[in-house]
Amino acid sequence: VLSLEGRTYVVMGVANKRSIAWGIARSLHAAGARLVFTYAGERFEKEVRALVDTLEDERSLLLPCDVTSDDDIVRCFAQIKEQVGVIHGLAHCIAYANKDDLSGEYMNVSRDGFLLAHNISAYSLTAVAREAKELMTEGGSIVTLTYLGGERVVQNYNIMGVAKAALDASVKYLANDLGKYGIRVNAISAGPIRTLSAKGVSDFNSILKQIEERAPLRRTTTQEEVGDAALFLFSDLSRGITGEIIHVDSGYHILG
Ligand code: 0WD
Repeated sequence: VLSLEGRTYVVMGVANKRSIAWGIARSLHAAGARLVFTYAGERFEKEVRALVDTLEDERSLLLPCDVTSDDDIVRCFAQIKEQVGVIHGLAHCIAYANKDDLSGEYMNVSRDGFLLAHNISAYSLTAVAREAKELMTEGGSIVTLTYLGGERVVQNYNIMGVAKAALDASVKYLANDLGKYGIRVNAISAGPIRTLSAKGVSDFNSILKQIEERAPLRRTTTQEEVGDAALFLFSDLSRGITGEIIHVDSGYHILG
């Protein structure tokens, strides 16, 4: 259907096969794109490498990148530049908060917990966009993952909701900065999907159940649905779209 043959995309945030980043990688791979994967640290290397091997694409590249470190980010993109040269897009699928801050009342969040969530889940997009821009000399598309909890209160999402609000605003400011270079920046607001990160959100099952019962499409969101929406945002079909948040959530966000 859609061909991304001859293009290279960086996918950040594959932790395991349930990761949304992996759904995006599969859609991009099916469209013929070359992929560069980054992972947080040694702890994840083995699992990510095994997954990447299943693609059987010897053009794939795998690099460590802990987004809390500016040095790591700079080093990672220098390596990408050296090994692949030009990139055409980047999928940012990274978030983190202390588990203690994902239940009970938001107001109890500590200063450190607040800053940690913002550092990894929001600032990282800006930090990587700045480096990725240098490699997007033919224009490009940056896609991040956000959630409804940044727009309105979702029980237990707490600090992550506040960090997603910062991420959503970053998408708009980055889109404004990078548009003149032919680089688009958008977010996909995904419905809840059972992943490693989702495990940290208290009572996640009841959030899933609500979607099945109330969302217009009466079913939960899949990795594949998010992957294909990302494929659209990475392709020229979406060339007129930037600074946008597209909800891939069975329509749940339209409900009051
Ligand atoms: O319901 C869900 N699962 C939703 C998730 C609904 C809507 C949005 N999202 C968002 C998440 O907030 C996140 O931004 O999607 C994004 C991806 O999350 P995921 O797929 O649900 O979760 P997971 O599979 O745990 O991936 C999160 C990644 C991990 O991958 P790597 O391989 O990079 O470790 O974020 C990573 C985490 O390890 N991560 C980091 N990556 C680099 N540097 C760091 C870090 N310091 N900390 C966490």
